[in-house]
Formats: sequence, structure tokens, C-alpha cells
Amino acid sequence: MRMSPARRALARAWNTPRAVVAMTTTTTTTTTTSAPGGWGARWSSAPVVAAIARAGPRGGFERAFGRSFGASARARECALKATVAAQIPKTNERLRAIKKAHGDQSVGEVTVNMVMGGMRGITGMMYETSLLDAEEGIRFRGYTIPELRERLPKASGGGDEPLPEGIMWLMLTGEIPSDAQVRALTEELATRGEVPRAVFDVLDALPKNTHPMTQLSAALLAMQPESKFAKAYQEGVHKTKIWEHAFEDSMDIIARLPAVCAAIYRRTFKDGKLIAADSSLDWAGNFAHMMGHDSDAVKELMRLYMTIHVDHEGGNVSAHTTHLVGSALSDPYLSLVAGLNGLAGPLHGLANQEVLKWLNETREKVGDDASNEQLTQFVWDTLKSGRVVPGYGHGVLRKTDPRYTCQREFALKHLPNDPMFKLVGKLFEVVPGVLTETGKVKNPWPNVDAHSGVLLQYYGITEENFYTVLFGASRAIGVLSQLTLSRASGYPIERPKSVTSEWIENKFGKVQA
Ligand code: NMX
Ligand code: MLT
Repeated sequence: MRMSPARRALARAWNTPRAVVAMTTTTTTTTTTSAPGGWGARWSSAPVVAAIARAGPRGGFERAFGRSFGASARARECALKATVAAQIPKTNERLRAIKKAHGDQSVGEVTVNMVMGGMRGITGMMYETSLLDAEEGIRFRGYTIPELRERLPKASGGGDEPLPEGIMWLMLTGEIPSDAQVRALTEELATRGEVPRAVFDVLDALPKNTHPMTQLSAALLAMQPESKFAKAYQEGVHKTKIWEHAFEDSMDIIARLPAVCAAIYRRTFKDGKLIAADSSLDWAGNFAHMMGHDSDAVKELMRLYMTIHVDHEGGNVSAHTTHLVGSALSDPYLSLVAGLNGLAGPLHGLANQEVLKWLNETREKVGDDASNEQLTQFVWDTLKSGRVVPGYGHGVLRKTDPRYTCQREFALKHLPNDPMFKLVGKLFEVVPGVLTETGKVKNPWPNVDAHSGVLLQYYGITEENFYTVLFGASRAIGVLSQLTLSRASGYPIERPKSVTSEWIENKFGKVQA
């Protein structure tokens, strides 16, 4: 790759890896000629280079990055919005008919245990994008994970794992997309990928030791003033049209997440220098690339990871919170941030971070050749210290999570001899027994988080505090898809009834404590 003297000087001044500047050069050509948008579009315009030059060596990546997004690329529309729009009248007609036919049927009894037990087991909301069976695990629009790994389109370079753009299409339409539909969606996301400067100003203002989930939350809130949904509402949009603006915001957010998350990763754990997008890549492949993890294997892992974390029906904390906040007609930025803040809890999405820490702790304590007895003792020690065993248990599932199983399959194929993978396998032999012995854990089997960190660390993504950000980027696809559908069908504001403990006693009898 030949660089002009000016660009060579720029690279030296910034200590920028040659490839980054070269990438900018390449994509400039791409965008200004025949290329259909592409991930590089927003990185490639002349203002990008000019902005980098203006910011100078002490300018900070965020300022240079932010300033480069004056002119917005024109979004090329794929057929996704039109497909959703075409389905809405029929969907709504069907929902009205269901209500008319079955509106008075009971879906279950609510006991005091349920009211006092985190609403476990109460069926209380409608959520179309996925459904969880306690024994079988998740189905996305009726498809299991193995079915989707088989049927969803793959990367054009010949990948084996599904593209998350495919599951996004599926979430929104209920249909498995064709290769061409997915490629067009990738292109549309690329043209929407400009990240507003405010995001980098906000990140810049946060101490580097701010948890990456807090950074993500702040970064997304910094984009909220751009909400097309909020603007349309203020302008008096008709309620039957508001879903279009939810769709627009959702597409913008999903398109920008790789750049935003990669920026958080690079400022927190690396040298702070951003890596330009690669217009030849898909959404997840480009995400890995912008983080600085460029092997084909990592890109494949990211495609799988971003596909399987996308949704887990509606009652989990992140989905439910997004749904609840969205039901007040808070815009998609506000709603998603609310959900992500729930994902940041250690009993939910942050468990993936906790698992890696705990695995490292286990290894430190008992070494790589620990016997089952030693591991059993270590698990008991964890419980006796008043902590949970991260990565095990579930609010609904009562069997091994199929998302765990598919990650294990990935590991068996790509990293069968990794000591951390072996440890995960050994723990599977002892943890369920210990948890069962406690007599209180309803599901002693591993969940999705028991495995994900081990795959990431194998490929050099060892910064476990970042793991929940990856979960969040994927979950955004699921919850924003449902948010769009909820607005399209005019779901009402959510407002369940609560009661006091006194109300319970008044109704069922006073108790002696
Ligand atoms: N380690 C220790 N204790 C556990 C575990 C575990 N892995 N799982 C459940 N328990 C305890 C639970 O804390 C509760 O104890 P207590 O009565 O003293 O409060 C008791 O067992 C009954 O809980 P369950 O009804 O089995 O589980 P619940 O539905 O309340 O909670 C989880 C579900 C997922 C919060 C719980 O299993 C847990 O804390 N797991 C570890 C954290 C984790 O892996 N979370 C990730 C879930 C998946 N995700 O990505 O969100
Ligand atoms: C999820 O993916 O949201 C978790 O497994 C938690 C849940 O479903 O409750």
C-alpha cells in the first residue's frame, strides 16, 4: 500500500499504525466510486483525514474521531423497513382477532409466592421475537440455535457462523432472509454508521477506569438528542406512524454500536487509537476488526456471539426493562440504555465478566490439573463465602442452556486444548452436583455466560470487564426489534399492579412472625 508523504507524516506524528491510515486511503476511493456505502464510508471522506490532521498528535482520539463526522452519508435503504411495513396491517388484524376470541381466557394463576418471588412464573407480557422453553431453551421466531446456525446467511468470504444481520431480519419479520437481503442490510447499516461527535466528547470526559458498561450507557445517551422518534413525537406524529421512527432510531443505534463499543474498548484497554472500519466486512466482522482483533477466527466468533446473545424472550431484565421504558413512548435510545443498565447487573449480563474472574481465581487456587474433589471444594468455598457460582442457574431454564452447548461446540472445533476450556468442561462435571446438594437452586445447569468469556480470552480478548458490552451490543438487536414491533402494534403503557405486605395479610390472614 503506497502512502502519500503527507499521510506518512501524519501516521508518524500520531504513531498511527500504517494500516489505519492506509485503510482510510483505501475506503476514500471506495466511497467516492461505485461502492455501495460500506463500513468504510464514514471513515473515508476527506473531512476524516482533515480532522485527524487538525486534531494533531495531542488532540485525543475522540476529538479527531468526533470532528470527522460533519457530513452524513446518505442511507441506502434495504427492503427491511418495507417488509416490516407490509406485514403490519395483517399482524394487527390478527392481534385484534386473538383478543376478540381469547381475551377473557386465563393464562395462569398468580400466587403470593410469585408476587413475593420476583414475579417468577407469571405470564404477563407479549413478546414476539423469541420464546423460551424451560427444557429446550430458546427459539428465535420458532427456530432453534442449531437451525439458525444452519439456515442464516454466512459471511461472503466463506464463514461457517450466521451473520447477526440475518437474525435481525428474522426478529423483525419472522422470515429467514436471503443472502441478498442480508448483504443489503449490512450495506444500509454501514451507511448509517456515523457516530456523532458528542459521543466522543462524553467518552473523553469519563475517567478511563469507568466501567465499560457505564461508558456504553453514557455514549448512547449522548446520541439521544438525535432521536428521530423523539423529534417525530414532538412534531405530533400520528400514533400509527410512530413505529417508523422507532425503526429508524433502532437502525441508527445498531449501525453505530460497533464503532462506539470499539472506541470504548480501545480507550479503556488499548492505546486509545481508533481503527478505521473495513468496508468489505459484515457488521460483526467489522466490530472485531475495529476492536483490533482481526483474525478470521475472531470474526467468526463475533458472528456467533452476536447471534446467540440477541434475545431471550421478554421477561429477562434487559428485555423487560427496554420494553417497559419503551411503553411510556420513551425513545429507543432511552429505552435501550435502561435495558443495558439492567444487563450490567452481575446476576444478569455482567455474569460473563464474573465467570472469567472466577475461572481465573479457580485456576490460581487449584491449578490446571485439579481433581474433581479439589474443584468441588472450591465451588463449596465460593458458596460458603456468600457468593453465587457465576454462569450457573437460571430464572426460567431447567436444563443446560443451548447457548452454552453451541459455544462448547465452537470450542471443541477451534480450541479443544485450551486449559481454560478444559476447566469449563471439568466444572460442568462438578458444579451441578454441588448446586443440587444445596437443596435450593432450581436449575443447577450452566447458562450462556459460563462459556462466552473462555472463547473470547482464547483469541486475546482477555479484558473481562468488556464482555458485557459485547452482550449488550447483541442484545440491542433483539430488544430494539421488539420495541419497533411494539410500537407498530400500539402496545399499551405497561403498568402491573403491586400490593403491600399488609394487603396480602388483609386478604389471606394475619401471620405471627
Ligand atoms: N449459585 C449460588 N446460588 C444460586 C445459584 C448459583 N449459581 N443460582 C441460584 N442460586 C440460589 C439463589 O441465589 C437463591 O438463593 P436464596 O434463596 O438464598 O436467595 C436460590 O438458589 C433459589 O434461586 P433460583 O430460584 O434457583 O434462581 P433465581 O431464578 O432466583 O435466579 C439467577 C436466577 C440466574 C439469578 C441465579 O441462578 C444466579 O444468581 N446465577 C448466577 C449468576 C448468573 O450466572 N447469572 C446469569 C444469568 C444469565 N444471564 O445472562 O442473565
Ligand atoms: C438472558 O439471556 O437474558 C438471560 O439468560 C437471562 C434470562 O433469560 O432471564
